Amino acid sequence: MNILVAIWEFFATYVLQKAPYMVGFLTLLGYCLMGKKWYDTLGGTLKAIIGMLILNAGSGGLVSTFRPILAGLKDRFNLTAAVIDPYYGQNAVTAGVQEVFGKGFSQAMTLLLIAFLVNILLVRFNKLTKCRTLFTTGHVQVQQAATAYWLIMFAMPGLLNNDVALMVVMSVILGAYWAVGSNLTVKPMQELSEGAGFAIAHQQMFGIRLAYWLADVLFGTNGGKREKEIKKVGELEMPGFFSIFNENMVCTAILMTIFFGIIQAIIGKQFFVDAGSTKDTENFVFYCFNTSLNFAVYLAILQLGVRTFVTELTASFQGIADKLLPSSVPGVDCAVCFGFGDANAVTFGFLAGLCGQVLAILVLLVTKSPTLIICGFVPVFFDNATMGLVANEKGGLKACLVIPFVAGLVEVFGAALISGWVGMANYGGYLGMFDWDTVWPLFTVIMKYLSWAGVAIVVVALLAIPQIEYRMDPEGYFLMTEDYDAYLELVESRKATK
Ligand code: ASC
Repeated sequence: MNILVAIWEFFATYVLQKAPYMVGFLTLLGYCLMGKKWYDTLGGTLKAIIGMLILNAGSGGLVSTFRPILAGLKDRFNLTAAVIDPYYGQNAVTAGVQEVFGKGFSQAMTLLLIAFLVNILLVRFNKLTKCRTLFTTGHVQVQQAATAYWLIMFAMPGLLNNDVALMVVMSVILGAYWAVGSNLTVKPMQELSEGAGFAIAHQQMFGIRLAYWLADVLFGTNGGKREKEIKKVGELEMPGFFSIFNENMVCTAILMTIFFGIIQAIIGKQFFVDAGSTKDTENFVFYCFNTSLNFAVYLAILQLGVRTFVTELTASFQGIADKLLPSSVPGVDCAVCFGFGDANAVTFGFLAGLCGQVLAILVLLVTKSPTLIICGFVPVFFDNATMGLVANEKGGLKACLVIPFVAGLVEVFGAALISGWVGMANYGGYLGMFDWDTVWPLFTVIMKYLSWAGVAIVVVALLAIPQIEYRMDPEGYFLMTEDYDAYLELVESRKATK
């Protein structure tokens, strides 16, 4: 028995919570189920792990370089504000949960396991449930579990005295959110990647589907109902000087130097000297330029990571889909989609989202909102770049700018409302990613006012989503993940008979 507990603990700590090893584990399992030769299995597994580690080096580099700059605005102007960022959000839960609810969060692991099992079961029985995606991004699951813990205890204080019921409610809602949310991204991702065979398992899954839908309805062909030529970011013909913007690295470097250059200049040299990032003797303009160029460096690393692991994971996942979880695809980090579509859409989506967030923050300041928000790098970049990329694919440049801009506004206002209401803002941070500024606040309101009936409504509403999607296209729904070429043929044949 002890040995089983030890194995489980090892698995939970080093595999389930660490995306590279989770991806490695799934690749290993997939290739074993396919009966691949042992050395191919070993090679593929290593490549998948290393690819994910490279991706993490890229996204970690972005986060560690640019997060302090945005957060620096708060210190520079002595603002008492909540930073919207998954790591600040997690710290806020750790710092406040005992004080507010008189309860620590020691069962996080158990919760993660049960919620993951709910996700697996929903996919295993997908003839019934229509769920096709398995969450593999453990660090995100940990952050979400912490925030969900706070929101659910706030909404249902009756659960404070009943650990088992609390655990059941949380794991069912979280597990259903993981399965249903990532399932919503299957179609946008299959289209973006031309059938690479993955979905997104991150923090803006409803946002991705909304961006995809709005881009099509407002800026695209509205499902083929409207004749319209869509100019995507990658197809723009830039004249003269502007042609250098066609090159993603150059475009990112120039735009980031302007944006982060301005922000760093506003914060001022002393702040960075005090933080130990630069020296008094170093030229500040050079420092800002160099820091900004690193944005392009980390993005390039991240894309290399995607190229390294995606084919291994999706090829091996076929083994899992054939033997264990029919018609399923893996749900991966949102950064994975940055390896597909128009690379510049990532940069444009981010900058449009940043403009939206900054405008929303100014509105909070001017209206003297009781809760102030400071943009965190993770939501403003990873949410809006992802939504921009998806929107560009369906609706072109306009969609790539307008949708993330509006999303930026929603992220700040949504976070201000929910974090102020539930009291997390008092502890300095909130998760702040798109779904957690929209869908989760809605869940919280429903549960707060309707209690158990609210829990039932949330779960039933979540589970109804894949059913609705399935009913809109029963023929193509599973074909999309099983055989993308056949799915495309089906779509073409429908167009021909119209
Ligand atoms: C998050 C989070 C990160 C990033 C990363 C993006 O939500 O916690 O570290 O996004 O997953 O690649």
